[in-house]
Amino acid sequence: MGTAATPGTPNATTGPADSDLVRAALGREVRRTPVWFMRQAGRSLPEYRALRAGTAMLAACQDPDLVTEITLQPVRRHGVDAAILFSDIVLPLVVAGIDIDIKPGVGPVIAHPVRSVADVDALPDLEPEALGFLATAVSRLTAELGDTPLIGFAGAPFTLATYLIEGGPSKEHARTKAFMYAEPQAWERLLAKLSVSAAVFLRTQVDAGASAVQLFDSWAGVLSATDYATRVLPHSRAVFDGLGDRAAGVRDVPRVHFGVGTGELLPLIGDAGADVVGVDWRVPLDEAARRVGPGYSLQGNLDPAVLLADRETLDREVRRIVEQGRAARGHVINLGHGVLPDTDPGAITHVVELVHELTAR
Ligand code: 1CP
Repeated sequence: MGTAATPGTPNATTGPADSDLVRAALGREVRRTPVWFMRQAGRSLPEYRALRAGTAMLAACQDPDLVTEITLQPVRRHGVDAAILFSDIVLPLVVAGIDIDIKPGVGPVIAHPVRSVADVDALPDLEPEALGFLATAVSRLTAELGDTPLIGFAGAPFTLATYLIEGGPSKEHARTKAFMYAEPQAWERLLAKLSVSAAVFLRTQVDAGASAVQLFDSWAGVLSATDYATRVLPHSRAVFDGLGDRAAGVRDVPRVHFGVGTGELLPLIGDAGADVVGVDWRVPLDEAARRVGPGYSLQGNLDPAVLLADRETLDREVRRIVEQGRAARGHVINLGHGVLPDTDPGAITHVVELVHELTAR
């Protein structure tokens, strides 16, 4: 049997599972290097601000109509190679019944931070039945997106623990680390609990049709490699393991594992069960490929600030990243962290066009 494309569909893929994003994630040959942007939904888009007007962030995340439309906006505008679900890493906690608000200009704020062993044990579990809105949004989205893959996501146990313990955004995460050292058993129970809810949240998205998942351990870079390996990594591995046994035939999708400032952790991060390791701008991709070792694709690593620079700088940086990314078995172009709020959306569209032009096979 030949593998000729179906007549009338010259660039035929066989759906999102054959997309360049999935192919690059698994280290397969691609038609063009895929590109998408963390925080592409929301933030810099005027059509997002218009749609969100009058609706609180966490309410928007639980409204399937809004989630679908906001997720599609950057795909339509920029022609990116993947959609990322519009949601937030704290949503599984909110749905479980924890009192959290996302304050504009601040981020997630927790009414009763976790400060004691009793607080850990009192945390409610996430019931999968409460995620009907999520399954609805994901299945609508996958129907609308056609061959474009939808990336589902969850916050990793450590990063969620920083919000629960600090009570909101923080820089040093000192209370979190102090709790980790002072209450090692409660820490284990807390992260185990968070790994179960992250796995439930991801599984719902995969079952409803997501084509890839990303685990955001945004703040893991504040840890030493030893603390990360012994007190955090096993719980991130539990999230990916909780997605089901690949060998047992559960519906499976590529797994991206991302953190900021993780240069020293790169040799460990893939170990959680990732296919793709996210890299920020601090480590060049050829060096990152060496640190993660064979068997992983890379995602990244344009500095989001470069989107605010002149076009000459932007083009030079994109070309450098395309070249350095060739050192990995597969490369998904992205930022090293999320789109900054005052980014000109035109710069994002320009990067998509340039990447496609530079990498067309
Ligand atoms: O009212 C608003 O518009 C609030 C701004 C906002 C938005 C648009 C927040 C609050 N979250 C989101 C959406 C969001 N959050 C997405 C959407 C999909 C996309 O386009 O990428 C995603 C993937 C997230 C994930 C998220 N939330 C992370 C991990 C990614 C990262 O940036 O590291 C983190 C750390 C959060 C917490 C959070 N939620 C919101 C803010 C402002 C923050 C960060 C606060 C802090 O600095 O600690």
